[in-house]
Amino acid sequence: MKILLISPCIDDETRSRKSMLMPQLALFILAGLTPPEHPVTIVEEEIEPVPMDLDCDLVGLSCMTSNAPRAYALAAEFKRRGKTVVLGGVHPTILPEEALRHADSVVIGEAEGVWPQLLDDYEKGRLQRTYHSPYPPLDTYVPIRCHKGLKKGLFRIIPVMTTRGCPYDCDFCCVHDIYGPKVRHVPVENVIRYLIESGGKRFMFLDDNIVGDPRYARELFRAMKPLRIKWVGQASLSFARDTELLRLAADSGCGGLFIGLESVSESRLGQMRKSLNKVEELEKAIKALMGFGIILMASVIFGFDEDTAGTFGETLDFLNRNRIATAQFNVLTPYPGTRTYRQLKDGNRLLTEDWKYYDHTSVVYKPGRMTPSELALGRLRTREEFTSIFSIIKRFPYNLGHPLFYLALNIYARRLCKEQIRDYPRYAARLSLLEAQKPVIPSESELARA
Ligand code: B12
Ligand code: SF4
Repeated sequence: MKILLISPCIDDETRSRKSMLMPQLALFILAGLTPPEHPVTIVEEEIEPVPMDLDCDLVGLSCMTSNAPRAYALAAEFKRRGKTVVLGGVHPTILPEEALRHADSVVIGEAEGVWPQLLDDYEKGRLQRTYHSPYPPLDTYVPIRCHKGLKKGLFRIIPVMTTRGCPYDCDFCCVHDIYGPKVRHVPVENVIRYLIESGGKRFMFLDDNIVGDPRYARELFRAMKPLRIKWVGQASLSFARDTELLRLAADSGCGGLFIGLESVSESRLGQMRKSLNKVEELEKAIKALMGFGIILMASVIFGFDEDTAGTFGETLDFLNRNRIATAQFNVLTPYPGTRTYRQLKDGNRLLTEDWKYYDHTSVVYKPGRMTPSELALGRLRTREEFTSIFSIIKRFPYNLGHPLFYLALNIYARRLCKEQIRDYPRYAARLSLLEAQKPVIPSESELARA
């Protein structure tokens, strides 16, 4: 049986954005779980066209919400060509019924417990409509050979995942539902074996919180130290409270951390399920992390119901004051399956359910205290100011731990921002069309103002 595995892009017309700078781990895990007698071809549409006429029997498509429409379009094309199509990933896991309308079979959740079974069933002509093995153990070593694709990636980064699951349950996030509330681990010896076999020197840990289980993280960092690699990962700011763990992380090659700040407004922070929920606590933690020469890559979200036009300036001040190396400015996105989605849907506040626009950048709902255009423009202006040459130079002396990395990140962010500014008029026109089509119930504050 010949297998084709695809990671679709969001929009095949804007594929040139190349936002994906490392291989898509899920596809390589599937390849690693496939018995060796079945040849596997992997295609990442973000960087290469999909070979629609490839000689294959089974097509596996992996998608999150924003690229689900593209995955469905590809599925239809492949089915027309007589192929069997399987869908998997975040979006089919949350909305399996929807995915089933486009595929022969859907894998709900993780592939580890089910992929070999699915292939066996296919060969025996008894493919099931759905496969689901909730929260499988991650003890078995899966050979992942993604380094071949590295020549295409700008930063030549290899993805690693050591844990799945998250004990928190943030309103806007679906991770808790997909991977479960309990953190499961890949045994440290298997992580180390993978790091060595990959032959790489730069890695990105995809874990939602690399220090979610400090005992495991301690063991992992100690084992990584002799490898002399460089890595980046995601962590919660509470990491900063544990100086010993911080030192171990830095010694093991940690160059940068993605930190989900989400919001720096005092009123919003108080409502979030975060252990650090005061601005001064955040600032102290940031200082501690930067003290170890770690580059901080913050992620902020605009558009919570408490957010006003003043939130943009407040956030920019915070990021500049704390010399944050780089930041992602996201728009709150009501992903299906989350409480945020249910609240906005119930309040008749969704502007569109075309999943293509559920990408953290487009405004797809009516915010509480701003118009959708104010939110979109406020976000873009904040990003523009933060990626201005003046701002980049001003923050530079405080991020000298990894100067080239700092500059590469900021130049890349500046380029992406310029592209968004160039595309804004087209985007704004679509937004006002959506706003006009969907009259929305005014918020309490709007009523009060009126
Ligand atoms: C790394 C990552 C990225 C990287 C991806 C780079 C890369 N090349 O890998 C980057 C930074 C580019 C990225 C971008 C985005 N991301 Co992202 N990302 C992640 C992250 C942290 C890890 C994803 C991952 O690779 N996991 C490891 C793999 C092994 O897990 P997996 O994909 O779930 O795969 C398993 C199963 O789902 C299943 N499976 C998956 N595919 C398939 C296919 C088949 C056929 C089968 C059978 C099974 C199967 O088997 C796999 C093994 O068990 C997740 C958070 C998370 N915890 O998952 C967010 C996450 C997936 N991202 C998210 C979002 C929103 C985005 C963006 C839209 C945001 C943005 N504007 O930046 C963009 C969209 C980019 C795009 N082109 O579509 C959301 C998705 C929400 C949703 N409902 O869609 C998540 C869940 C984060 C969150 N907390 O909300 N992301
Ligand atoms: S946002 Fe982060 S902490 Fe919150 S549920 Fe998602 S993965 Fe967990």
